[in-house]
Amino acid sequence: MKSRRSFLRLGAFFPLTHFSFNRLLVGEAAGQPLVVSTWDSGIIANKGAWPVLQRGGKAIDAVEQAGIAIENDINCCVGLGGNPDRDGRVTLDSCIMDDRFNCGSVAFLERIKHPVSVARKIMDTTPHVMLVGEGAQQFAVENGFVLESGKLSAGAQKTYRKWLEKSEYKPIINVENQKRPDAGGKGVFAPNKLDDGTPNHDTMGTVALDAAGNLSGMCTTSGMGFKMRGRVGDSPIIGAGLYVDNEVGAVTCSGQGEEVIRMCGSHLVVEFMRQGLAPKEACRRAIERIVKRDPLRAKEFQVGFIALNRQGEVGAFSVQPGFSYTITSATVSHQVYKSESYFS
Ligand code: SD4
Repeated sequence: MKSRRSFLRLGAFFPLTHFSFNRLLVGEAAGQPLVVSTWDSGIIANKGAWPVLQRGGKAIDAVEQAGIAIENDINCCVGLGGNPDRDGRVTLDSCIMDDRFNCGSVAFLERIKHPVSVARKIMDTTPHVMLVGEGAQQFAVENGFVLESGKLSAGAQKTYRKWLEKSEYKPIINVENQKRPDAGGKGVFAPNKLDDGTPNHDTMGTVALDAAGNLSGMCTTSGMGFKMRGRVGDSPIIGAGLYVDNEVGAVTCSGQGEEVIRMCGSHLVVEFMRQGLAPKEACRRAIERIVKRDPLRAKEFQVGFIALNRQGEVGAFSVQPGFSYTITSATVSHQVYKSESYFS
């Protein structure tokens, strides 16, 4: 574990590229629109969101476009291109939240391409926050969403066939090649990509600040691959996978959903920011809370938070190394950064 001193020395961001970026620069951009998404493939999400923010649009519209962009990408493991549950069916979870605590959520949704937009529709047109399963699908179809075939993507068919060889029920997320012999029997955490180059995550979380100074966020996922049928993770749970308080900040996350739900993770990060902590420090405190519950088991899972406060400052922190996030603003063009982590 890194010492507190080394955390302080290390500054706010770790760019994956040579581009140099720091917190001051984001601070200077305060009042300017900004979008932040989880992972390297946050580039896809940010490219969906940025045009909305750039033309002075609302953060809520921008984050919905982020979700749509990533759900459209059949090669990414978010949305219908994602890994199925252990019965071979893709089930999707998503939520969205605006600057006035309005929120919508869907869980265990099948054969609908854009769960984020179904969540938005629930938020905008019903007195409810969350619809699940068949009811969510019925609502989607009644509101004009197309019922897709339900066929697995080529990539998901391949990974599902491979999984079926052992059918081992081992719900581990974002942790590649556990107990790899070439790593001396240790787990190797390399969540960004699998050996064949496909992204090793199933979730996209996006938070945005618009030109009017308002925050919003969304989270969308196919959930943990090969999960039990009916399992729902943190991603559609307001307060767990996403939380937005316009007076404070917006937070979303990726990783082992059960660990996030237990701690109301995203809400917890927002509350730490409310107490005055900078976004990265707030994320770090929430990660420490998660690890503290069972430090030994924490060595085997990943959780990573990203946070954006209303001043336009960004921070992230994860349990394991390998978590990344992407920032887009007028001065930062779809730049990917590496998060600091609890374990090295
Ligand atoms: C879940 N949090 O279903 C999601 C999984 C995830 O990258 O983040 N994968 O628990």
